Amino acid sequence: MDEVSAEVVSRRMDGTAAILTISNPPVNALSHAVRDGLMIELRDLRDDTSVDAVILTCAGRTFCAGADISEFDKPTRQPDLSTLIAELASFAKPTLAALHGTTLGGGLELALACRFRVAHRTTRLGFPEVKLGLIPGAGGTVRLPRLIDPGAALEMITTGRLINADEAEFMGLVDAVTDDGVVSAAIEFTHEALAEGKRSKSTRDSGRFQEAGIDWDWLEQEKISVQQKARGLLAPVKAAETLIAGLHLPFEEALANERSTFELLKEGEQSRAQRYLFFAEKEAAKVSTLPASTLPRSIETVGVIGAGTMGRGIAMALANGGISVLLHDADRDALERGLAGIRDVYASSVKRGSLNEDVAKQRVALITSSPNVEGLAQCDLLIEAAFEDKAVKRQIFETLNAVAKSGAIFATNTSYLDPSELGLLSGRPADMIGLHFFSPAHVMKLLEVVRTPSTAPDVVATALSLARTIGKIPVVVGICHGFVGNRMLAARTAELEQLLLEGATPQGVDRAFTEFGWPMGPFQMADLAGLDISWRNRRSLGKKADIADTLCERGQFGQKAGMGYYDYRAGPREPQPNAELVELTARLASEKGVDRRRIETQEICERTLFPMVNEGLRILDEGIVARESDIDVVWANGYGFPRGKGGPMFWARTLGYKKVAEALQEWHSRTGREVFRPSSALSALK
Ligand code: 3H9
Repeated sequence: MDEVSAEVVSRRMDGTAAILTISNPPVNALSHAVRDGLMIELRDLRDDTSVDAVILTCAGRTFCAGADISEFDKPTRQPDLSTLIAELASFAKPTLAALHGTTLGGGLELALACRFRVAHRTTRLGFPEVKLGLIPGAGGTVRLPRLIDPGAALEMITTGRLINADEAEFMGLVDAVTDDGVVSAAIEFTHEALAEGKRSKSTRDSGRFQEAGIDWDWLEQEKISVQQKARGLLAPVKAAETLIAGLHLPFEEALANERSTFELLKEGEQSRAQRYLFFAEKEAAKVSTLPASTLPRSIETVGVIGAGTMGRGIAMALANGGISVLLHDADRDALERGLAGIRDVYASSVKRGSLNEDVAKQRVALITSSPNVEGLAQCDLLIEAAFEDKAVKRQIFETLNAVAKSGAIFATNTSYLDPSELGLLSGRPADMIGLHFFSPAHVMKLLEVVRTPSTAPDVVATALSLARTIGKIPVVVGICHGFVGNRMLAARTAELEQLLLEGATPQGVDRAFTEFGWPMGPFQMADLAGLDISWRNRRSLGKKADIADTLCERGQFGQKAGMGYYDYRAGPREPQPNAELVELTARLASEKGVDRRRIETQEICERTLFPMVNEGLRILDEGIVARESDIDVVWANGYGFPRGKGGPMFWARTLGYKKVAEALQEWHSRTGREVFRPSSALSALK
């Protein structure tokens, strides 16, 4: 027997019911030791006539979080999960899973192999495999649609959405929900079942699975809709195909089909990239320079200064995490508009069905306003989200210094200014930190935590803990213009005007980006964000961009103005080419003597994405981030870099840094443009 297995799986008896407890902290992942330990116990219990029923439970904060993802890069050790599950599913005596915390992936597959499932009311269940570029590989796509409505199963498996215990009970996925101890409830349920001779069918033979009742056309339509939304990601599409195919196939063949698709995806580049990001996101939240004993400060009320787009988004992000917010704006009308805007966002979420009305009400109630700055005196954290202007921010921090309580943390949401300068202006440099949210702040997962040389360790620890509370992914960064994301974005943007001059069109460039897997291209993005913001930024830095500046001088600020790189006069969803832009780029090209030609997708990608990778390596070299993967976390969570490619640095590594360096060198020799000059860090990697 594997030595560890004795510790990770233990058995105790309650009457004639055997209770098997998995204990593999922190999330009871189904590692080899767990599978081995469970297999030994199950084989022992199968023929034990003194045992009438088996209850499966987990110690600690959660039931199983699924397979142990860290084992996926190694050869599978037996017993694999499918073998273990087949053993459990073939038990003649009643088996029951007692669920709490999160029951995910392989953990849910284990539960599905039992005859009964009892869950604590706070349990969340789901198949998040698609987020790792995978599909369930131990029966999930086969058993779930045989137990619950196949359409609901398809939705769960293709989106990775977690459901709560009540929803699971309603769907028929769990048999009972309890507010008390789940193991006691499971024991009671088992004894009742034994007394009443209650025998649930196995999920294999579940009564709900009746071929005649399946709306095959609807399932096929759903599959097409999944394909359309997948943006090049294979896993959701394969999940839909496998689930539907599995409903047509005999049970064992369906399992084998699922398993082989799982194995194919596991070996593929997309899943490798997505698994890498999973661990990179966990790593990013770890700061080795923080003493282990550092305790975060307590945050109960947060003041948000500025009720514009960012301030509103930040207020909602905080309220969504259960934190009380005092929204302040010196302009009372702006404050009223901000609060009304917040109410509108929550109301439309309720209308769309994405938010429960009571929850929306609770969140709205958490955001109150403070027209006077003195009202912010009670706040534990003050986040400035005002206009990007040093004089404006200076005044805000001077005022905050006068009113804020001692120990309050000062944060700025600046995208470009130096938080250490603002820290000095605030008079409390040790309490100062940058919290750079990304728009829309209540949606985007990324939080750049900008640490100044003076920021106190417990202020950094508080920012990390706050990020976790409000469901953000923090990346601690140092100070440079634009920090990590916007600095690399500038490198990506540098060639866009030149591409237009040389004959590319916004449509062509945007298509190259969406084919690469981005949710939208850079010109669509610029039109959505508004061209005036970067215009203002350029002017403050004395920089020029001939095409974008001319559009702005003509008032063509993007979607909100009806014109930008595209013409939106037929409606925001029907962008047409901007005829004036076509004329403008042709004229500028002729004035500058630029030859125009057809530009292929590969060239568009090389000239925009390789400079970004180059800049990323400079950022790493300068110590702005602790690790290369932090850069990927920033780009995957703040800028929509396709997760199936893992982030710019992972993608470049996969291509080979040598290839990137050679291409940049070639472009640099051809054009002399600085943006292509390979950094010393890149050259060193060759
Ligand atoms: C699967 O099941 C495939 C099967 O269908 C078929 C197989 C044949 N494995 O997130 P946290 C680590 S695929 C290994 O901070 P939380 C994590 O890295 C799997 N390690 O906690 C971290 O380590 P560290 C499908 C895992 O409370 C620590 O646990 N399942 C795994 O905020 C704590 O994690 C999933 O995709 C794992 N499965 O959230 C579930 N899970 O401390 C993925 C976590 O060293 N996991 N770790 O940084 C999650 O979604 C969250 O971790 C969970 C807990 C919600 C469970």
